[in-house]
Amino acid sequence: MNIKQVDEVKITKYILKATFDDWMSFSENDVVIVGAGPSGLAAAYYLAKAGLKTTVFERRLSFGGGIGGGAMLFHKIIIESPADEILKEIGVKLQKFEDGVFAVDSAQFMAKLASAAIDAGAKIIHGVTVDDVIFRENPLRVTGVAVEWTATQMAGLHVDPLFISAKAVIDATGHDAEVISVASRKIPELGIVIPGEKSAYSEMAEQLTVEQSGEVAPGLYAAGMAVTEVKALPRMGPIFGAMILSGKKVADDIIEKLNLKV
Ligand code: 48H
Ligand code: FE2
Repeated sequence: MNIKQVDEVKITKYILKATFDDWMSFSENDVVIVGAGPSGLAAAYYLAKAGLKTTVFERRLSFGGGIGGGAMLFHKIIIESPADEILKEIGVKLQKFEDGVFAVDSAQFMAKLASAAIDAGAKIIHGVTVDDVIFRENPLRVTGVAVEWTATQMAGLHVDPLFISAKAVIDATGHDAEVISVASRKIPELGIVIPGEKSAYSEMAEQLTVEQSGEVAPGLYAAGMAVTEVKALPRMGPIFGAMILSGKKVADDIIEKLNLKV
């Protein structure tokens, strides 16, 4: 077997060229999603499938967010209908317990969901933290995000970020609703108030979280647990149907809005 010989400097140059081709491209997007957890990945899947240029920035070097931890580190998560249809579509195996209630393996769930989003055309960039937004007045609107290396932040270095534009920004950062929080604090004109999530009430939480997913200020959307934080909804524990359906609902809202404007 003759293995193709590639010297070190070529490896460096090809990496830099391929990386910067991508960064030049996704400095401008239709949609930026912050967080590659279940709601962010589901939104990415549907947005990319609809042909929208979609980039996901994820703080960690992995995807799946809270999926990987399963339930108290047990490797199973509960899914209820109609989210089981989506999981079937992307190839996740479901163990049926009763009509409309299933258990799934956390590892397969996060791998298949990420793979579906990537195969549909979404870019997922790891190791990048979003710590601010861009906004414009007249009309008042969120128009993008500020990105910084997670490692730079962990090192406590004073480094200015880069800016990335998007016609829509989705906060899929989970319980802390980090992007909406910073927008609420730094752009009071947006009028965003964050009351915080309530204690567990699963049946109610699943339904309300999906219903109330969507735009929280012009150009800024909430998906997943960010919705419970912003809308004072109860938490639901390790049942993830609403996370997937929330990502889909936000994607559908954005597809409708952006298509109207094109
Ligand atoms: C870049 C960031 C930033 C940032 C965070 O927590 P997640 O899994 O979020 P959801 O909302 O899709 O899913 C929530 C679910 O996991 C959960 O916790 C449930 C259902 N809880 C119920 C209960 O009762 O507790 O994923 C968020 C992702 C993570 O991967 C973070 O690393 C990432 O976002 N992230 N990435 N910039 N500023 N903040
Ligand atoms: Fe949680």
